[in-house]
Formats: sequence, structure tokens, C-alpha cells
Amino acid sequence: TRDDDGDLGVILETRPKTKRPPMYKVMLLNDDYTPMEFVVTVLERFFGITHAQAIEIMLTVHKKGLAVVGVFAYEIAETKVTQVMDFARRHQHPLQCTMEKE
Ligand code: TYC
Repeated sequence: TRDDDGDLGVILETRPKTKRPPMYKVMLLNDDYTPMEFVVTVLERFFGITHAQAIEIMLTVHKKGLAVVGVFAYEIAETKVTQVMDFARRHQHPLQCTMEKE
């Protein structure tokens, strides 16, 4: 389309599309059998959380039923879930760790 000002009067794009990858919440679920200290160890070992923060998050899960322990790109979230589930199974605890798209 040609008009007076000489350019092609079509706006192709205004804002550049910088699409970020979706992020995934990794959650720990409560149960009646996994020892509290084991959950604290899991949080320290696999999520790099400090001992004090790990106790807080563990108690949140214990009281509320679940808590988000971190938000990661898909592949990293998947690795965390696998590591926690394998570690719990090796120690014969029923601890459950899941991920969910944010
Ligand atoms: N409810 C467990 C207990 O009383 C402790 C616990 C906390 C288990 C967090 C799982 O994700 C969990 N021993």
C-alpha cells in the first residue's frame, strides 16, 4: 500500500517478541511417615536451602499439606523431582515431590 509519505503503510511489529520458556514449580507433599529431619536434609541437599529455611519450609509442608520449594526451567525441575524421589525411595520413605507449570 503506497501513500503520500512514500513508505509501505504497514506496521509489521511494534514490540519485539522475547518469549521466555515456561517455568515449573517444584512442590513437596506432606505425609504421616517421612521423618522431619529427612525432609530438612532433602531441602538442604537438593535445593541448596539453608538449615533454618529448610526447617521453615518443612514445617509449612507439615502444617499446610504442601509447599513450593523452588521454580525452575522444565529440565531442571524434572531433575530435582527425580533426585528427591530416588533419594526418598532409597531410604524407604513415602515422601512425594511433584512439579507443575507455573
Ligand atoms: N508429617 C511428617 C511427620 O510428622 C513430616 C513431613 C514434613 C513429611 C514434610 C513430609 O514433605 C513432608 N513426620
